[in-house]
Amino acid sequence: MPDANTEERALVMGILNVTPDSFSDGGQWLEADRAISRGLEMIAEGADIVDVGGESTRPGAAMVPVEEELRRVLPVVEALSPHVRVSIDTTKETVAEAAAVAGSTLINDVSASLWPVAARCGVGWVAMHRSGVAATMQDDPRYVNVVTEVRDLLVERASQAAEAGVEEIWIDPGIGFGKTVHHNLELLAGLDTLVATGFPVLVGTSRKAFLGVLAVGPDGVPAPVSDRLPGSLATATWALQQGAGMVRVHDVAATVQAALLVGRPTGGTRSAGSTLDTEDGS
Ligand code: HH2
Repeated sequence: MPDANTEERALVMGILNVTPDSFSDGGQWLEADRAISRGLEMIAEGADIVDVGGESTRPGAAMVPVEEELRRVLPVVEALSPHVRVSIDTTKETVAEAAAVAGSTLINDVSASLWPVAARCGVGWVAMHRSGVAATMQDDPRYVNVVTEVRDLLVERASQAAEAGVEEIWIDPGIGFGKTVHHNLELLAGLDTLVATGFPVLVGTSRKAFLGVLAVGPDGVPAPVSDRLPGSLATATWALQQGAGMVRVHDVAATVQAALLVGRPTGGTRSAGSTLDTEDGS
């Protein structure tokens, strides 16, 4: 299991949606060539992992047949995996398994149910919390205590995965998956509760709708997807500060900078002559 605390900075997972309908980058990387170029660009920007997905998880998104999902993701996984660690964002066993054969070493599982596949393939596994199914999950989500309920479910699944022999297990609160704006904020405020479980924590807030609602303009209109970088960075920085080991983001270069700031040792521990000692006033 990777120990993010030994890194100079936490890990940054770049999002690569090979879909026509993802909420933020849908249609941008649908052709394999364009997706691969974007993946290589994210590597150059400092992505530690590229997360390839072939089916949108947004509320109301259309179900993608398994053959179509495989057609979208496999060429991209194959092309990128010699250059970077690749995770596969899927809820389908067949896709997770085929992606592992193609070179993916992490299953990013928003259904938190694919640990048997991870165990069988000898790859890592992300257990994300989702309340309900994609079509209806945002209708009327309710919790008595969202932080402890999310933690308890994730720890239960992660423990089952560990018993099954999965060696690398991440837990993720699933921001926006069956959660109101208030629930998302409570989960971010209570991240230390997830960190305290001892499982490394992944957080994905990038460009999500709640950031738009919180950044409502003077005209009362929520900030559109294209204006959510400030909120994405602020929440990623907060998550890393609270001890998250990885953030899942669209804007890799900017987030790597933020992660370096959070992860940089304080107290000027670097040797003389390092860039930390160079003050040019700019
Ligand atoms: N969020 C999305 C998809 N997969 N996986 C994890 N582990 N954590 C998340 O928060 C998460 C996720 C939704 O974002 P995106 O992939 O940009 O959109 P879409 O599902 O519409 O493709």
